[in-house]
Amino acid sequence: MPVALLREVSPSFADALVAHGGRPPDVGLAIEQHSLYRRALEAAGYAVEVLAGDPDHPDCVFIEDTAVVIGEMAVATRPGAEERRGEVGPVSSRLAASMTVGAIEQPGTLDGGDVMVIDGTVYVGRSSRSNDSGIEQLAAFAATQGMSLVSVPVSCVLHLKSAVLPVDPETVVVTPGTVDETLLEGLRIVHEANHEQHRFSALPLADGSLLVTANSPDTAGMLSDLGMRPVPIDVSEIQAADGGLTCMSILF
Ligand code: CIR
Repeated sequence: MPVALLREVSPSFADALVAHGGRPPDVGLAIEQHSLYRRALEAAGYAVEVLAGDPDHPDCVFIEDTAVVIGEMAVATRPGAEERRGEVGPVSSRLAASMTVGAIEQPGTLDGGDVMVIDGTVYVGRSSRSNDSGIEQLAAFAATQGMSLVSVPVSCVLHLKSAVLPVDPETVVVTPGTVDETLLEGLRIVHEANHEQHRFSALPLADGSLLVTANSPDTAGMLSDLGMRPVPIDVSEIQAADGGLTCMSILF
């Protein structure tokens, strides 16, 4: 049975990092939205495990940023935002019970939101959070798993997966103007609908369904037209803190 590792919304979530001076998220509503997300994963066949939230780490619900699973191993990250580095320990300990866990070391920085694994290739966003040393260290771990790595400079958004979302084993939805699309050669690219830019997020699930953000129906419609099964979910408060659908879980 596939496992989905989640982390509770911190009681201090209203203090989460917000890049563009947006509104703080509503904590009560975020907790409700998080439990709907959890139920969607359970309905898709995942054994969901939820680590306790940490009052000292407002962003801990964004568990994706703390570790990435590549092949048979995990890599504990060193988040680019210094105040988030204390989130890594409990996640790394839990993953170590199931697999080998490597770690990104100083001076490397890496956020899991910058890492996208498709068909044996690891794409990594070179962003304000993930630097060259972190990417080189991840490339060395990927090589031990027989996987190659493509570094993708990212502009205008927080992470690679703020702008490039895998929706099936060969297709990504891209926000125009954020990455050099020639670096995604071989993948089918769908562009996010114009008026929905910076809203769309998606998470492909093991049962073949696809969770999508409820506030991007036109982009979801394009995916339905391609034969996919998008299931909308409202995560407005997660989006208020610059998150999306991939960021709240580690799937293995
Ligand atoms: C941050 O700035 O780090 C958080 N407020 C948002 C992180 C979102 N992470 C993700 O999408 N992987």
